[in-house]
Amino acid sequence: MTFNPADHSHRRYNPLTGEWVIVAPHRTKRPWQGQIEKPPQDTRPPYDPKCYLCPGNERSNGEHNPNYQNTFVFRNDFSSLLFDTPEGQIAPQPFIRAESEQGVCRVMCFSPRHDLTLPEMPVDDIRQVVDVWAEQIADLGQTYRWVQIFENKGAMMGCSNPHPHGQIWGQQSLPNEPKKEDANQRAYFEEHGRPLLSDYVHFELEQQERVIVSNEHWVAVVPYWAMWPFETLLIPTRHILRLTDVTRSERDALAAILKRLLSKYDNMFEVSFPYSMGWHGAPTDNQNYDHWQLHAHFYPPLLRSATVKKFMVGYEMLGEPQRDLTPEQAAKRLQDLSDVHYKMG
Ligand code: H2U
Ligand code: ZN
Repeated sequence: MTFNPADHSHRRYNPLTGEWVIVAPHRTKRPWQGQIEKPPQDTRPPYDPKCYLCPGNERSNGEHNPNYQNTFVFRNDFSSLLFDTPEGQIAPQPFIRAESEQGVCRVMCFSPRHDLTLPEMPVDDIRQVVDVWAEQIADLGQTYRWVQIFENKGAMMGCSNPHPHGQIWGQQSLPNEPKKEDANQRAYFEEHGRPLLSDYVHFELEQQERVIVSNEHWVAVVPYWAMWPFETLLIPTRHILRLTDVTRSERDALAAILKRLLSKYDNMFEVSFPYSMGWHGAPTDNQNYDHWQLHAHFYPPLLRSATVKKFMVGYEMLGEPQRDLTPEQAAKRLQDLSDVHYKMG
């Protein structure tokens, strides 16, 4: 017998992190049963007087939100990182090593509407979210080496409030994930003279097998090395270092593709699809980052239904991630779904 990755267990290499993931395709030979029962629909009001993110409402520190019309960014009242933390480090012996960290944590409301999520918002409003993301990179990037824009969506991902919002953290150090990506993109660039993800996005566009949605400027794929069942990677077709370098027409196209991709996610189980997503662009210190390519990761935990999630436990914690559903099978499922949100249908 010769090795056939469509049937035989194998490990796939993640060139961004340098890590491996086990794929066990023979375990999903049983047919897909789909979702049996529909989950209860959430019925949220457009305005919730008890929500700390709704316009005009009081937050836990006593401050009142303005009557914002589009987006609203404020400093997290429970920030993990603070700008005025004193600098210093300790390493009295090998087991005790620490460095102080300076930073800032902000919360960003995507919409004044308590009952919407990104894919339910009009494209023009998603477009404003894109602008604010870029503004935040520009602003915090002046002070901090790394600016992490992210969204935790859904209670399953630890999101504390259904009001559509994300977070922005700026910090002095390069965190673990971007640090791995920086090293691997740099090594690829040194060897090939082109950015890793620029080459990858064009490879996937030729193959088409794992492409979920694409438009003139952006491509969303289930990466070959995906570890979450329906993980996707969103990459611009042009070589772009950071969100601040995305042109107006690219921002329009980004808003449009976000709506389509996230609508597909919601259509999978006709539920607001939980995930953690975030942007990775080049670090914002003034070094040369030509090897970087801007991208966003979407990590949704759901596997078989609106309630059955994949657990990254046991073997994943102690060995390495493993999956049964192949990235190609996941891509096919996402491709077959409508890109029009089920609530709009
Ligand atoms: P989640 O996206 O994980 O739900 O986080 C929301 C953030 O909102 C959380 O970090 C902050 C919490 O600290 N928050 C405020 O800044 N003010 C409040 O009044 C409540 C929550
Ligand atoms: Zn609200």
